[in-house]
Amino acid sequence: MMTRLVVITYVLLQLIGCAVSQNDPDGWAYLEKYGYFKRDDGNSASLRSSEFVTQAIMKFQRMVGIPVTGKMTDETREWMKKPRCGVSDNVGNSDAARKKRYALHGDKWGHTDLTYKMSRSSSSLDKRIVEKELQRAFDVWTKHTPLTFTPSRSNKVDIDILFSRGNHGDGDPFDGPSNTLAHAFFPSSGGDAHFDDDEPYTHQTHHGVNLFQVAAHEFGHSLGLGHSDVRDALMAPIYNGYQPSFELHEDDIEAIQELYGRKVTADVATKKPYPKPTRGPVINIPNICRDSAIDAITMTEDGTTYVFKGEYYYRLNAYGLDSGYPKKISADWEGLTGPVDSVITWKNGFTYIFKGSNYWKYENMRFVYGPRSIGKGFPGLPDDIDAAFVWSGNGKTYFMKGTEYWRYSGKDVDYGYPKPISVWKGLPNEIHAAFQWENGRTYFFHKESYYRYNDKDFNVDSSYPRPTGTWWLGCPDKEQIIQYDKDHANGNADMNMIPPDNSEKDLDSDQWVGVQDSSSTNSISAILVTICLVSVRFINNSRYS
Ligand SMILES: [Ca+2]
Ligand SMILES: [Ca+2]
Ligand SMILES: [Zn+2]
Ligand SMILES: [Zn+2]
Repeated sequence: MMTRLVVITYVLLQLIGCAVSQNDPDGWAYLEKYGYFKRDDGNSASLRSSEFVTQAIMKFQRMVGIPVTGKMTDETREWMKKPRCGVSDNVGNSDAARKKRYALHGDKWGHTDLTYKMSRSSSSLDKRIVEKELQRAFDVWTKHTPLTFTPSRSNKVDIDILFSRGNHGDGDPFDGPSNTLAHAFFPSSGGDAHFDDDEPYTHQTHHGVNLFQVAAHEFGHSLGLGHSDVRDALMAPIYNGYQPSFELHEDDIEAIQELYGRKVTADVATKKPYPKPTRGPVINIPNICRDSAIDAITMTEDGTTYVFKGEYYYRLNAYGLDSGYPKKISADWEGLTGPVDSVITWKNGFTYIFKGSNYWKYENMRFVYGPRSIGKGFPGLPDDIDAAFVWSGNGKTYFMKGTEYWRYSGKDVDYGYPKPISVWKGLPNEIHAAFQWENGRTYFFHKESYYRYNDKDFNVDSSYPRPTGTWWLGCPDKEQIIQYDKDHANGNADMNMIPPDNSEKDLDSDQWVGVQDSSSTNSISAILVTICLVSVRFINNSRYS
């Protein structure tokens, strides 16, 4: 009888998934703490709806490289118990579509001769050993970049390092032995690195936690790197255990060189001097971040999301804009020049681009035909369509223009259309772009904002509209941009941008605009990079919440 009861209890516990830990039975606190979802979005019941939780678990499984089941498997629980970095994993939703697996935070230092100091040392290791291990950790990055790190006693250093327990004044308390080992701030937030002094930091042994490796990882954040989903990369979020002959992974090298370029050898340096370095982090702000109203957006059949604006198009990844963009529409979409009016991708795999009174047909980016007349191919539709989308609510096709919308099925406009856009509760008139994303939700874009539609309530989800720039394009917040403009308009005369060494990446150097001259400080636009080819990805923004 007793045995049976135990078995039943065990089965019940398994069924309701109570096995991770007493405090966090389903891993929700873990998933929330490390950026897999946010509590403030919607009510907690819907937040924990099965789809939402499944997605979060899948993202975690993908990040740590275990089978992606969407279920709280034993393996998943085991991985959640492993010691790790306290910085959020900032996972988007389309890792499969990401070309690069590492993530950049989106900002970097504007100078390469960085300074650091240790404000408070470890209580488990001799201070001299700590100092040596920290310098070794910096050397990991020095080896592959032009960066140098010099210890300093000055109060003003770039990277301040401290060992501390529990609450230590930055709103992100440490959690005692194990779990979070350390955390660090990105350059725009100061670049400091904090280590949990409750951890048994060691050196040159398999016991305890290897300080050198954890420090090298945290300094990666201090330099602007996010977490990587390559399990063996240094920037993977989970602590990998002591590696006696540590080498930086190719993934980490690629990531850091995207920000700072390769190590400048004496030979190269004489040929190609860098502009005078500056103090403070440099945020590269692409033009689209300053005006994030878009013309059109679509996700093609292969799962890639494209944004169209003016003569250019952008490819998006889980964090924002892909590097190497924008590109000219006319260069890659055969037969077409921007700007376009609207784009739609149908379940049959074809993408239709509308412009004026014509449309073009593509399969992913492969040209099929065009231009053809909207009047002939889509009888009943007007020219100059604002937005076109397949609504997730019923799978039907809709077109919007001005204050009206059309429903389209088969080969004609449905009876009774157009109707006023006011039928769509919560949406403004003049929807500039719309599409159904890979999570099955429909998004509407108006000016610089976007709305996520709740197909069940037939209304816009609460907490929308949101800024398109921050959530889709990976731009800094508007306030950050304004602050940045202020900081750099006021007497920061010799601010020069240092382009990363992209010589092998086929980039035009004249697409970088630095400040030439302090007299032009009135013109903010003169100070800023016109077109930025390094994607800006901000770790705190996940459009998937
Ligand atoms: Ca800890
Ligand atoms: Ca449009
Ligand atoms: Zn980390
Ligand atoms: Zn801290």
